[in-house]
Amino acid sequence: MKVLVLGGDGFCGWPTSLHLSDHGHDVTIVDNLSRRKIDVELEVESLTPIRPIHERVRVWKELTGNEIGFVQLDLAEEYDRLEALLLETRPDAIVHFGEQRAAPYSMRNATTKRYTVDNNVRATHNVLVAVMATGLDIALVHLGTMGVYGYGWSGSAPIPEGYLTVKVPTPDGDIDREILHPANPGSVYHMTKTLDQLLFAFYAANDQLRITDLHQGIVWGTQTPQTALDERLINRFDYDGDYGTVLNRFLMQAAIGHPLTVHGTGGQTRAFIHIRDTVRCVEIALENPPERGEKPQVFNQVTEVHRILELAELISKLTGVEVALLPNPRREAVENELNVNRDKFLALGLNPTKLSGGLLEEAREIAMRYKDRADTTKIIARSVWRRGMATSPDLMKS
Ligand code: NAD
Ligand code: USQ
Repeated sequence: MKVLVLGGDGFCGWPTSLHLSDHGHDVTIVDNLSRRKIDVELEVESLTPIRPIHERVRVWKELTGNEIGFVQLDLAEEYDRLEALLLETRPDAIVHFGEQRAAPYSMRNATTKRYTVDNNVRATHNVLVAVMATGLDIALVHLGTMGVYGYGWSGSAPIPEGYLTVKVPTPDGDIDREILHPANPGSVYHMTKTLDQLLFAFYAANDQLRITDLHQGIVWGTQTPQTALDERLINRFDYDGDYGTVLNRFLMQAAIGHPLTVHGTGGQTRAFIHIRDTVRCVEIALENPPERGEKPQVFNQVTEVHRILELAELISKLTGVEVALLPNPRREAVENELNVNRDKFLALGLNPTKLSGGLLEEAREIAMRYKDRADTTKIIARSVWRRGMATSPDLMKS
């Protein structure tokens, strides 16, 4: 299959590109390298020493003989080039990872809020218009998020895969209707993903585009068998207060002896998936696209659910590093239940990687190996959801 991977230089996109290439697909990465530029802006680097994209694809070719194309293109700004690229490459499918994905960064200030909305909504809309305008039958797989459902809205009721059947009262009695699960975003970033959903619903109905939206949980781990082949293929590992996600942050903090930064009580319950399963799920989704005329297909891309405090206590027990309960810089429920329906990927053959499966140790080893690259002043989360919210003091001297 010929596949364009939009955002293919990023944390999920790079290992997915290698996985698909390794499995015989013809992959071209499209990326504007904005994520690398944000690292420069935030004066922070991936814990792992990621190489420039041209070196990454060159090394992959040297090691495997497989060619991965790279096109530097801004999906939000360069519509004409995007449409021309689709006409030139005529892909069978597009995987769309190309958005600003950090909730804290999206809440940092007016500039980052506007950037996140402008970048994400325009990028997704441009992709849809380009597929429609070329008339090519390209299946689109988009990386959405569990956060579109919000946390706690429906108590402990299972979160369905995208759609909810509701009863609509009419003078002639109730009628059943299937609707997109109500959107309940907790950050400007998550809000852009809820807007993406409406764009998908419209273009699937109006232009019969074939769209799959993957509502992914928090990704943990860093390496896949392909990125582990050579240090020059290593995946990124974000640990800073804006881009680092919770479990990887705890693993990195444990590696340098930094107290584990639990926000609030740690009663927040979230969904998780290992990066190895991310890449498999994307491949499964590519192999199982919806038919033309179907509504967007939604898969919950989640393998397990954990309470943040329990994760911190687990890592603390493994490593002896203490847990710190910090003022929560976010506006979010102090605690919530989370029950996620995730039958579709299991039915399509996903064999989930669990926290208990030894990979916690692998991710910890990576964090240990590169711990000298850590800038401890970047660990505490400083982006607050509302002006005036408290942030935490540094817990460690650099
Ligand atoms: P990332 O920031 O590491 O990668 C995103 C990539 O997209 C970057 O390489 C960036 O340069 C590129 N990009 C952004 N805007 C672009 C534009 N306008 N034009 C071209 N390229 C652009 O993020 P990630 O962690 O790999 O996440 C990928 C996708 O998966 C995101 O859409 C995110 O919302 C979703 N997701 C991620 C997680 C997670 O835990 N990392 C969880 C759920 C969903
Ligand atoms: N948290 C801590 N301590 C930390 C970091 C985070 O307690 O040091 C807490 C947060 O307050 C939050 C939870 O852990 O309650 C998750 O935070 P996170 O930064 O790991 O994840 P989140 O902001 O939700 O975003 C990440 C990705 C995003 C993706 C989302 C999937 O950055 O791209 O969409 O996970 S989900 O959470 O399922 O919506």
